[in-house]
Amino acid sequence: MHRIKVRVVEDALDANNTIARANREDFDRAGVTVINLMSAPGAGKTALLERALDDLGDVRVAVLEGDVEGSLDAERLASLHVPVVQLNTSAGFGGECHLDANMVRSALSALPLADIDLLIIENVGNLVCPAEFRVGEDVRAMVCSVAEGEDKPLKYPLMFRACELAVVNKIDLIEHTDVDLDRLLANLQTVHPGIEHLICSARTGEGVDALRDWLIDKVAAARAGDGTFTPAGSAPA
Ligand SMILES: Nc1nc2c(ncn2[C@@H]2O[C@H](COP(=O)(O)OP(=O)(O)O)[C@@H](O)[C@H]2O)c(=O)[nH]1
Ligand SMILES: [Mg+2]
Repeated sequence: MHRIKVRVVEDALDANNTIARANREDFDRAGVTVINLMSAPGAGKTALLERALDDLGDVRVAVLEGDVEGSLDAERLASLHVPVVQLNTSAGFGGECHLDANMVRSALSALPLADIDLLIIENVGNLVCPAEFRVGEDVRAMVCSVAEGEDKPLKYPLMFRACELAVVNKIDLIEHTDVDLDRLLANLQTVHPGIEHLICSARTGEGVDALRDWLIDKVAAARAGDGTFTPAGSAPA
């Protein structure tokens, strides 16, 4: 029984990876770099995007907003005058707690892929499931706010291992918490040695320039043929 269950999960992830590869091919054909941005609900993904996407130089960006319901985040980003497409998992996808490759594929025709260089996919807020599903992205990044506590990398290691970048957000609030930033960063390195991190505040703007530079660098690296997509499995090599 146990073996059958494992097999079903593997098959589901294989099917997802096949569609993720098809998405990847479409992104490659259009020359679009794709970032899968994940976090627990409320860590500050949208707030950071509101700050960081206002000036990406000559990088043309669009956002795919993943939410269970509603279009509140898409409405927040609309003032940036970048194309934003809302994808609700409650609309035909069973209200899933993550985006998968098939859901992203369903949104491709609504995205102006030919006219952009960078697509940011804001995943559904969840510190577990989104990390298990590749969607055809080049890079995965996550936001972890100091308000969540310093132990989260240890308790939800897959998410932290799956990402190339951890943005430690809400640094403006740290004095109101009992979080020790050094311990949080040490926990991050324990579960994912060598992971890059940025310290940010979407409230004050601290670290947002570095985040912007990171995004621009990823587009430059993809243009130079330095893609990092690994289609197999749920965690990077
Ligand atoms: N103090 C503070 N609040 C923040 C920061 N980033 C986001 N917030 C607030 O946290 C809440 C959730 O942010 P949001 O961007 O919607 O998180 P998301 O669910 O990850 O997209 C909102 O009320 C934001 O204004 C930050 O750096 N500092
Ligand atoms: Mg959001």
